Amino acid sequence: MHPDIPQSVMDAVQQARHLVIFTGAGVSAESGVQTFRDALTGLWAEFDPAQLATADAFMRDPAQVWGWYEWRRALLLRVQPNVAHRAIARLQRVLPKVTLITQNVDDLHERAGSSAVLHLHGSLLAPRCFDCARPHPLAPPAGEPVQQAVQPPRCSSCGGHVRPGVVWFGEELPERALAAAFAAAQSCDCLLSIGTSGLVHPAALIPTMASRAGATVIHVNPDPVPVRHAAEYSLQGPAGLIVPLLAGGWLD
Ligand code: BJW
Ligand code: ZN
Repeated sequence: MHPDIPQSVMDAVQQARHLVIFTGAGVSAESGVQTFRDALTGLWAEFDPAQLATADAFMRDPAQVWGWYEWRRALLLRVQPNVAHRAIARLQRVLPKVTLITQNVDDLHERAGSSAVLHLHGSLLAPRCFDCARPHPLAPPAGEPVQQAVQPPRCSSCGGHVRPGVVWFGEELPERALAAAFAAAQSCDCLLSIGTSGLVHPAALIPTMASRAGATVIHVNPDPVPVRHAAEYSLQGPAGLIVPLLAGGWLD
């Protein structure tokens, strides 16, 4: 079944002079990566973010937090980019200017061929020292993904605990990526927001910023997204179905 995509939406994407693509966990859902807030299947339906996704939780129990992220890092090796990631990479190749902003901590955009991805919430693949922030490269996880407590490695520079390179609740987003994302949202003519609940700030401001600056804003989500502006649209359906259509058919 092909969803009904208004011609004005197709034109806004395919004729954009500067397209911003803003993605959330939903773009990776069809690859088999769990979202956070989907009622039955999201990570937060199973795990308590206060015990895992805060600096306080890491200070209280580094092994529990590190082990949980190591499990998720190992799961990443088992999944592949999907047709939505590939269609996004295609849009980056064919349009004059595309800024790709993601809240995701996976590397599926990069693996699909996207370059210059602005990661607002960091990456599962970029651990660093909790105390001195020095990067701590890690070999790919060996063996089966298991959910268990694992002592984090120690920093080779200061001996502090190594932590996941993600942005936890209460932490500042990477300054340069956030500034570039806000600037792109304020200067684009079209913004495509794909697979995000739009609940987590400050990232959630990005589609509204683009709308206020006069851009066409298009949401892609299986759930309806409330629209508040004249040039704002909600395309209801999975990213793997809708994004390839917006990108002009199947993959090259
Ligand atoms: C599909 C699909 C398919 C499914 N196709 N779609 C009150 C008001 C405003 C703000 C706050 C507040 N109280 C606290 C705050 C601040 C807080 C916040 O926003 N909290 C809210 C939850 C209330 N924000 C912060 O703390 C941020 N930092 C900050 O504010 O710092 C201030 C500061 C200033 C100065 C000094 C110090 C600090 C940091 C936020 C960090 C977020 N981190 C996480 C975890 C990353 C690590 C990890 O992976 O464990 O980032 S939380 C989690 O949510 C993750 C995601 O990137 C983020 C967004 O989630 P996303 O991507 O939208 O996923 P879901 O699951 O929510 O939605 C998936 C969507 O996909 C759904 O809509 C589905 O329908 C859809 N979908 N299948 C398309 N096939
Ligand atoms: Zn250190």
